Amino acid sequence: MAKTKSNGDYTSVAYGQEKILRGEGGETHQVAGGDVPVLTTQQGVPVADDQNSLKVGARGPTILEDFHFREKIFHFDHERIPERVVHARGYGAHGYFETTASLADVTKADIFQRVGEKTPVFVRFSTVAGAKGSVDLARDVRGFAVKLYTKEGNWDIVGNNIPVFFIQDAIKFPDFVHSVKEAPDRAFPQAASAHDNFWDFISLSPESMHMVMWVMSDRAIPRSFRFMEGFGVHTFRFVNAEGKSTFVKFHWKPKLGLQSVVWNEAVKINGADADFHRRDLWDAIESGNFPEWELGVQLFDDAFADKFAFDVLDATKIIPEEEVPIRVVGRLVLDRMPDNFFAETEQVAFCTQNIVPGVDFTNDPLLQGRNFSYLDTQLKRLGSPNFTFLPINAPKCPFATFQQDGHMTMRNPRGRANYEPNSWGGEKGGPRESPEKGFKTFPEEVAGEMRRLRAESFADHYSQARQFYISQTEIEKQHIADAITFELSKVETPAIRSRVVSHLLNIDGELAKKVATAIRLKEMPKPADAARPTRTDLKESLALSIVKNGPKRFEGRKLGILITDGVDANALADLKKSFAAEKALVEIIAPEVGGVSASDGTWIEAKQRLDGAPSVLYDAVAILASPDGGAQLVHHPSARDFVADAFAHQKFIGWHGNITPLFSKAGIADELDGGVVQLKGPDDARVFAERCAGLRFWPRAEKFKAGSS
Ligand code: HDE
Repeated sequence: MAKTKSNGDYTSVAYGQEKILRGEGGETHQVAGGDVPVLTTQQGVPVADDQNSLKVGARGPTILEDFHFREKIFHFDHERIPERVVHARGYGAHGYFETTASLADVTKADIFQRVGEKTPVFVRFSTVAGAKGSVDLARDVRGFAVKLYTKEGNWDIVGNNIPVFFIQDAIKFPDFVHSVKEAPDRAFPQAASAHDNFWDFISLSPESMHMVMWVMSDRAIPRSFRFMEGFGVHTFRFVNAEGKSTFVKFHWKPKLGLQSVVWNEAVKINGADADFHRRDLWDAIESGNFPEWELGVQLFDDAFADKFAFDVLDATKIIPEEEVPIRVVGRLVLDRMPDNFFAETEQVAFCTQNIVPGVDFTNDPLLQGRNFSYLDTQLKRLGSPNFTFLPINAPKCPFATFQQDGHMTMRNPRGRANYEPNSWGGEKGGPRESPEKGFKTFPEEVAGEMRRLRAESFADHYSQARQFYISQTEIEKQHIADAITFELSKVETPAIRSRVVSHLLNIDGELAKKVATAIRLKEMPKPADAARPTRTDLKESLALSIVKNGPKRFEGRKLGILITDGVDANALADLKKSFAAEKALVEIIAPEVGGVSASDGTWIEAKQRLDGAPSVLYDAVAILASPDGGAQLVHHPSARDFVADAFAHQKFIGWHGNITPLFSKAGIADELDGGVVQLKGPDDARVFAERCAGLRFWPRAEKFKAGSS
């Protein structure tokens, strides 16, 4: 604050505003950056002084009459709204959906009729368990909620990055969520499932076992929202113009392939950059690298549903892509960040019941329960049934209802009629229903006794859990065992640990043994009682492994280049060129953020200071040191960690210059392998960039004991 003298009193003025001048007509102020609107109250009254409250004298009591002060504080006091009870931490972006194949044969949904047509969308990604301010890389499911503003109304596909769920009936949702969130007495742990309550509930709910396999896999620690799949989870219906119904499951497939981090990285990323996923999406979109997904549909009829080994209404089951192939029908592109996080990402209200003509629900008991929950929760969160008029929630097609009034009514409906039917003609009479265009529920026949039952066809809890496990590569299987070991190591009650292993025995004996050994279980328990024996005839499914569905190139990933004073300017230029050719991002890290002086005397600015940019923030790293650079870095603890971590996380490491002292200090000098590449010239840089498409040099994982990654 600078101080200026005014009327004998000292008045503080915010920095940079000393030059404020009153503009013509008092409407704009001129500051260093040009004309800006005059600051006003909410009532539009121009504000003369926003630095000082109204007082009696310079040091006197503050006066209640200060309406500007009261309004400002009042509004501030009410800035927070309840955070979402689940999926509180989220990040969203705008974009469009482009129809690439017509689905007119199976659905009359307007959005699928015309190839090439673009529909605006808003997508919100989220973690589930953590609070709004929790870290991005918790082990958790990620929400993948898509609002499609179609010409026939808003259609929300409120999905996750995992195609199954923990429970089969919505009535168990509050129990499940209570168990995973912080315990009510101690209010921790935050954003973590590694605790007694979660594993207690899970081990008493065998239906969750398939989902547990997914959540313990690397799917639950994605590298970025951009590299993860999305799933509608439930079986939905399409209905065509003739009224024929086809079952459908929705899949979002990332164009750049799948990618996850390893657990040891996740833990460190949360410390180095709690906003890792947010920043990634922001940076990608702001730099014009728009993330993209394909929309795939699995379509099947009643005959398939009848013969499929599991119930298509059971949200703890998938339909393997090998059994019902995916038909790609569109692409989703995210190309614009919201102008305001609160107004859009926080206030967006996804509702599973938002569907459009041509789409319909099924009797999945989870979906049926969700259809109540989402609308209900939005009222609690947003405070008024008029949340549908907020710009982010309002349809972009014309809409007309007779609903009226309520808190925060935002429009002035005209005319006399606010009911229907009415005998007022034309516009005066308001909108009318349309049997031709309107939404019609699929006339499914239903009959049965009213009872609280779970279908027999939902009873197999282990077969698909096993199928998921055996579909993984060896390295991914090891990660699952490591993850369960980690989580159970945080569970304090031995009986719960043992109960979890009793379920694993029904999934895979080798997995159960690995975990039991790793947690030093005194005695192997008996396999848990199972309503159905585990089927061992289900085949591996290629689509279930992340490693098997990785990228073809390093595109969209980030190389971190650590440089020192005297860095070889040509080596740096070669590296940058090769990674630009792969459409990858490059970030320069230096011991100090100002940058370094290169071998040719040029000054190279750094984006990051070494202390604040550990190698976990990058997909691959390179260290370009001058002839004495290794010596410069060797005494820098962060430089040693940078290399040691990159090596331990099986990353590709490129190097140039005198690096041996640093490699020795990091303890890897004698272990260099095919993933550590010397960059002697432009060809090496190109080969290194191409090799990085592998993302990790997996053979190195053998060197590290279970639990280290
Ligand atoms: Fe949700 N879920 N959920 N959920 N869910 C919410 O709605 C609920 C489920 C999902 O970015 C809440 O607006 C019940 C499955 C996402 O704003 C709430 C059940 C799937 C989001 C709610 C489920 C999801 C939510 C909390 C059991 C994947 C974030 C705030 C039947 C298919 C949407 C809100 C966003 C949010 C209820 C299970 C996905 C309370 C009762 C299965 C992506 O309404």
